[in-house]
Amino acid sequence: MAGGFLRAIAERFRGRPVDWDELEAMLLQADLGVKVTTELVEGLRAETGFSATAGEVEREARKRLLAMLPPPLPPLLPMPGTMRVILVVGVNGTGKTTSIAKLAALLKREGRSVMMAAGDTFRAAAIEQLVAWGGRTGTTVIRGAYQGDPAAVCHDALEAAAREKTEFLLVDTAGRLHTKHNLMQELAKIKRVLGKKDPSSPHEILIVLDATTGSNALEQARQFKEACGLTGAILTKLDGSGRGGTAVALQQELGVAVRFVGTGEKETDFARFDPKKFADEMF
Ligand SMILES: Nc1nc2c(ncn2[C@@H]2O[C@H](COP(=O)(O)OP(=O)(O)O)[C@@H](O)[C@H]2O)c(=O)[nH]1
Ligand SMILES: [Mg+2]
Repeated sequence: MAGGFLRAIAERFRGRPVDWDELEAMLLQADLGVKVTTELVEGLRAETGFSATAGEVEREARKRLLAMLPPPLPPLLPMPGTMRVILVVGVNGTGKTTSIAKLAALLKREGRSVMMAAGDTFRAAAIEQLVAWGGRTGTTVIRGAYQGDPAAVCHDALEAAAREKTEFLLVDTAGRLHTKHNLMQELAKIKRVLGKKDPSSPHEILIVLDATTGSNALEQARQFKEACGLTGAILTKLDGSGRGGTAVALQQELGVAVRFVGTGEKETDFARFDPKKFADEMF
């Protein structure tokens, strides 16, 4: 991971007093969002005084940002007597299908049984993509017809997972329908179907966000949270971008915790969110 915007900030102010307006602009640039940036700058000013040195500001900001990140994710355990259903949502191209496949692989490495449902029937390629990942990771994929009803795919997947006593069912969804209203209606229907037998299902609704899109990612999370509720986020494309500020903004502005991170296109470029490691690498 590239990262290190705090280091870049410290570098910028080395040998001269910290310019607070300039600092504020740089923090916004790092995708921390207005709320976090304002809080942070005010806190730093109060803590380090007006003649703060670059090093002091970096140290103090690092400490404060770490405290603003979500806590680490407790392991997702199988649920006795039923499967744990994880619904994955988000706009097109953020990395939903890839992340589902990576999550399936991670759970399988931990000895869990997993099935995936190809709920993005909007694009033929999306179904093929999930089936291909299923082949590579040895995971059963339940699929329907291209342009078919994703809720029907979810219904079939629930039945199949129940029959096989699968511990986890991961549900892919479309990121774009003709209108936002259509997309949200479709997600509502998928949720209804998933909750028919077990009202607590889906047990997780994770939004996939592309870390390189900054304030757009925050806005997407806001809209999906309003429309279908969220239990967490998967932050992708942290490789190359080094832009992890979104994780802080998500937690502080929306109360949405990052649960997993994607750091590349390979199956293993995926991990549970670890705040300490994240702060070390990104800030
Ligand atoms: N560099 C990088 N690319 C990723 C990551 N996650 C997904 N991608 C790529 O982003 C593109 C879109 O991913 P896809 O899973 O199809 O997105 P979806 O439309 O949300 O399902 C693909 O080319 C993926 O390989 C990541 O963490 N890092
Ligand atoms: Mg997809």
